[in-house]
Amino acid sequence: MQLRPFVVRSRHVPLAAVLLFVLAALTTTAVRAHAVVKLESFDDSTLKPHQAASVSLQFNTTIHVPFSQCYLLDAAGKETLLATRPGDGQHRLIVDLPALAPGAHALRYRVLAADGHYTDNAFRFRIRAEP
Ligand SMILES: [Cu+2]
Repeated sequence: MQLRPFVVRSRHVPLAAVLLFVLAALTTTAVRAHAVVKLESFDDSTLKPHQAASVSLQFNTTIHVPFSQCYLLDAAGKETLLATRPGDGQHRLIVDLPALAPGAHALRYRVLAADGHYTDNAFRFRIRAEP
């Protein structure tokens, strides 16, 4: 069968085109990324037990603060909405933490980025007991 290899190859051309399109789309997304917290910007070592504090979350891109929320998560999965406000620059969100007991806690953020995507994510932090 002489035709068979030719037919198979011609089917591969549109597939390659689709793959190139997907790659191009992914590359564009990487340039105007959705918002992710730069974890190195969040320092929980300064948080004191049983003391309210404001913390600053630095994102990798411009965020729309009025359309963004931050929640405190407890180990039972209960969420408490926290007060937020813009920080310095358009990548920063200031979050008011209530007085917390020593131990592990988590923050969940739902943030609208400049590219129009919502990011819903969470990270853990720790309140150390006073020595
Ligand atoms: Cu995005």
